[in-house]
Amino acid sequence: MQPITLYSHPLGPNPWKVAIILSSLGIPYETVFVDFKDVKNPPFIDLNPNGRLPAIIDPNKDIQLWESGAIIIYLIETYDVARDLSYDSFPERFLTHQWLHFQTSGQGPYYGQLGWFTRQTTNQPVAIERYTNEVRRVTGVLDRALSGRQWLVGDKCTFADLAFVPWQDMLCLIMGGKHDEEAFASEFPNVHGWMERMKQRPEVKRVLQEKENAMSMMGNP
Ligand SMILES: N[C@@H](CCC(=O)N[C@@H](CS)C(=O)NCC(=O)O)C(=O)O
Repeated sequence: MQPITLYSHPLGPNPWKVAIILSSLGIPYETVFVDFKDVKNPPFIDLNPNGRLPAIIDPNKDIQLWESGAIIIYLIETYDVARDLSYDSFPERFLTHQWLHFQTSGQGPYYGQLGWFTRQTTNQPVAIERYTNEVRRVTGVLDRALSGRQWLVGDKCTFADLAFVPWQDMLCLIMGGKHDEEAFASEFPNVHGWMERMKQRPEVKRVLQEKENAMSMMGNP
């Protein structure tokens, strides 16, 4: 199999969701980092007209794709033939899709907005308050869903669980160092335990370490 090319950025969590899925499925891939200043211009917009990361090129199937959720579904449907990270059964198959949609529409954009407003040099208290509340609300939704269970769907870790890792793991940075990890862990113990379980998976560990390394090569965000 030829390696898939993953267009990524050291800081942006969305491409790292795809890296975790690629890595967890044992799919060979190579990463190309694209500077944020180049994503809205050719040649990158010829690959992703929306000018955002991630995007992939899979030479094995002659396809290029963008939008992390669509890429994850493509990888799962094409390469998870053993159903290691997914289900064929009803209703589990649809429930994993439900959680992935919630991740891409409910977690990513809100956490991303909080990160963006936190990094602004002019103080934006209304925006910071709104998105901080959303981060807590989304984490609360996950915490309730995980009550009495290990994984979001069924009895195994799926792509739906793994897709939440990079954004949830970046809360310290997103909140500009104001994130109290211990208080958050005791307020949302189910999410804390779930994140720890996922971060112990060797592939997740390896990808998060790769991200850490790429971020330190890039310097402080
Ligand atoms: N809905 C998109 C969001 C992608 C996205 O916002 N990517 C960020 C990095 S995590 C990005 O490319 N930001 C650069 C920019 O918007 O200029 C997806 O899930 O793929």
